[in-house]
Amino acid sequence: MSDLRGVPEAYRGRALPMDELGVYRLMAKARALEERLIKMSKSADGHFWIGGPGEEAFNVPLGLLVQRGQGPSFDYLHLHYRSSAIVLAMGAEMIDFIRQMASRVTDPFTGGRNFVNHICRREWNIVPGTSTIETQYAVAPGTALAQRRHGGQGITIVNGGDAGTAEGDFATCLNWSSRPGGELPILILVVNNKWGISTSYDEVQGAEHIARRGEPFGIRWDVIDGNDPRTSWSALSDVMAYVRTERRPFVLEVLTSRLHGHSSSSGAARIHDELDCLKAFEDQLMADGKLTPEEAATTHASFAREALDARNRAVEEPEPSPDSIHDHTYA
Ligand SMILES: Cc1ncc(C[n+]2csc(CCOP(=O)(O)OP(=O)(O)O)c2C)c(N)n1
Repeated sequence: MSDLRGVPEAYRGRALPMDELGVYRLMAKARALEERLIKMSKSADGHFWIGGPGEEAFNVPLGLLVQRGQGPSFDYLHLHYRSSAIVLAMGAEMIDFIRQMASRVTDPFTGGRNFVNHICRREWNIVPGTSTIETQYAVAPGTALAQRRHGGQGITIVNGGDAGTAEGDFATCLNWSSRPGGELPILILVVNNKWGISTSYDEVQGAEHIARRGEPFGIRWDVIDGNDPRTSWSALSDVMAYVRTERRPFVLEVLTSRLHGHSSSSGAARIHDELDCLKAFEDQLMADGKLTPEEAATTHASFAREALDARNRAVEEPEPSPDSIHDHTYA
């Protein structure tokens, strides 16, 4: 294909060894969390669910590779609503998400005032997520511009879905990230699960690869199998080394499954004819002799228990008081 596809040779093979069992456990933890959140949305425990089952094999490696901290020396994240595994891998607790699901004042992201998986954490540079899709692509160049001026190794990471790239914000991102002489240290991620609520990718996008839209802007790009954590780890290691060092943008399209219906509004039913990245990785680890069926069963049971315990604790906590409704609305 084009000579802009992939990172330059000098940045290939940068990956440190991946802690495979550590990644597996975080994937299983993220899945158990999302399954509990879905249950909560179907009971009186919560009002609405949207989340990330099916994206764990990419999101866990990403969260582990983020340089976490506050301010422009560290990475900024502009996330969408399927990012729980990224933030769990960065060190969040299950109960953080469960408190938001239950609209409790103890929700560390929004004090019980926003939908589940609308993540925000100032001390980790996680910029508030919105329900309007793709607006994060127009906002993200702002932190990348601050990082360009500041210098150092910090980069901006923005993610979103395939359908949303049909909106103008994605083009705004490509344009601002690549102005000649003003290139930005930004990793532009598109998680392509082939669906936008109920419209399939093939019905609404003529481009074979969304990431190739970086090419006319002179932006390097690639497409990877995001259902494989080993591929995700090595690709991200190379791409992040490139963006950190060269202070230039990169568009990475990540092919994943969507393992439940879009959100609780469409029922969130489990979809069985798409590849399950957790099950596939588990099978590989067992075939490699690194995991036994008993260890896998214990892992699933202990995370399911942790999620249930967190739910039982969160629902006993207070909701936000009505007089706090306008807090943090205006700065
Ligand atoms: C600006 C805007 N338009 C429409 C919607 C309604 N909406 C919510 S999610 C969604 C589909 C998003 O699909 P995609 O970008 O592929 O992400 P996915 O949910 O598949 O991860 C739409 C159209 C919205 N939230 N915001």
